[in-house]
Amino acid sequence: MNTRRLMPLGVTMLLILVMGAVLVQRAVSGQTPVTSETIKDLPYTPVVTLNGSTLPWTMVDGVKEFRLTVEEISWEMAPGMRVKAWGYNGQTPGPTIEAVEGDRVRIYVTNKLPEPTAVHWHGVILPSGMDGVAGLSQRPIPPGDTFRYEFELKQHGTQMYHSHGDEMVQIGLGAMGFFIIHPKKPTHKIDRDYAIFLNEWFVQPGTARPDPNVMTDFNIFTFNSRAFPGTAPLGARPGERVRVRLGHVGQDFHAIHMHGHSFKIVATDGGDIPETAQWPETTVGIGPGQTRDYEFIAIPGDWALHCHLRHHPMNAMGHDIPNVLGVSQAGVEEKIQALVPGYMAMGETGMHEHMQHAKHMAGPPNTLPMMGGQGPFGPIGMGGMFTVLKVHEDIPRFATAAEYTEHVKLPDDLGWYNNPPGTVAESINPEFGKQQAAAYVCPMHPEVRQTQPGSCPKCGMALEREAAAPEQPHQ
Ligand SMILES: [Cu+2]
Repeated sequence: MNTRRLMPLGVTMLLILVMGAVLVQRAVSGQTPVTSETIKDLPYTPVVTLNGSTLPWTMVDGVKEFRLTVEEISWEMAPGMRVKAWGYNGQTPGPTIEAVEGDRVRIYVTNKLPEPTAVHWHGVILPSGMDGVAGLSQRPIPPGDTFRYEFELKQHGTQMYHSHGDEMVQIGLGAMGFFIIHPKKPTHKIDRDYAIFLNEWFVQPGTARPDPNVMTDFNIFTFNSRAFPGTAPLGARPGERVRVRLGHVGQDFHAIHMHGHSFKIVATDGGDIPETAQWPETTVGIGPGQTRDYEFIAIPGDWALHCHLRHHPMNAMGHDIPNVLGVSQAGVEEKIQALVPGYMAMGETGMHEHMQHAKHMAGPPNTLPMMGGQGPFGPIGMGGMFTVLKVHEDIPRFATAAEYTEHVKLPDDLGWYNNPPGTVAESINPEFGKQQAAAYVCPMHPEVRQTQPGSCPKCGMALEREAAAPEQPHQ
């Protein structure tokens, strides 16, 4: 009796199922393509490549497809300095490839360089013929051609990609990037995930073409091919778990030190380090061809993150500088100025004065001052491999890595830490700062000081009122 009434219902349900299946099929067959942009819920915390980007992908028949073009690019290392680099998709490091363990990936590489190339997937377990060593594992990619690489990701971890054809020139000019494979089954949640690629360059002051022939005497040291004060800060909120991934295919050793925290190195490019084998550190040593991942729980503050090799957080370092520390240069400067107008004797008491002159003593065009960057308490006096970890209560939670890099580009972004009362080191003599505040000094000759405005008897420059220590309410 109920059969007839049920029949139409069954037919309706069947129709709904069929229609649903058709819609799903349409979605799969490409009418609604699945891409990194259309996927709303990624099964991982996206990695932020500071001052960089993530490579978009498109799902084609169950394979994640990526496209890379290697070419000459104009790359800003910091405001005021651009170099002619060789990068991928307009960037050095190239955009970060992100995928998940178990994915099958297909990567099209187009060569727009004037010479052959190949791309090596550094640390990725794959068939020998996909390993990307020109001449050994494949034919080199000639200029103008596109090669296809395809393999299944059998592991997770921070891997890299880089040119493996004329490496000295191509990597030397920036042809490198991250290849990050997230675990299929994460063991714990990471709140913020940052990637920093290290590199060294030699750029003759006044030029824009990095010299790939230089073997050891580098003068620019970079995080994601940016030198401080051009490096984006890392943001986090107190208590968040932060992962920092370092990658390096350069020429030198680095010792990346982070202030204010004890962290654990949780993985290398060879895989995860078992928890029982991890030990606490404040500095991670990293050599060419290595990656290191470290994790920590964020502690409030503004914390320096830099290479601890002393010349690496500096810019435009020269190796021919005479050591004048402790040497009186009285009388020398005027004599040299007769031959070299504008010559400044410096370094007698250290390099702090040099840093204060950075603004009005510009070097050759397209050359960064050795040290720069303005902090909340004055000049920071660093360059190169230096950035800031900012752990503040109000650091925004960005929805995507692209949104982060769009809003956070330079050291000033995300603001400065609001120190609780009584937690900032300061002078024990409040009168000292006031005495100094009354002084007018020559920006070129710090020994010329007077209590009234005027001009310098040595160089004629207008004397500047010496910056007083910022007036802070007593706490
Ligand atoms: Cu270093």
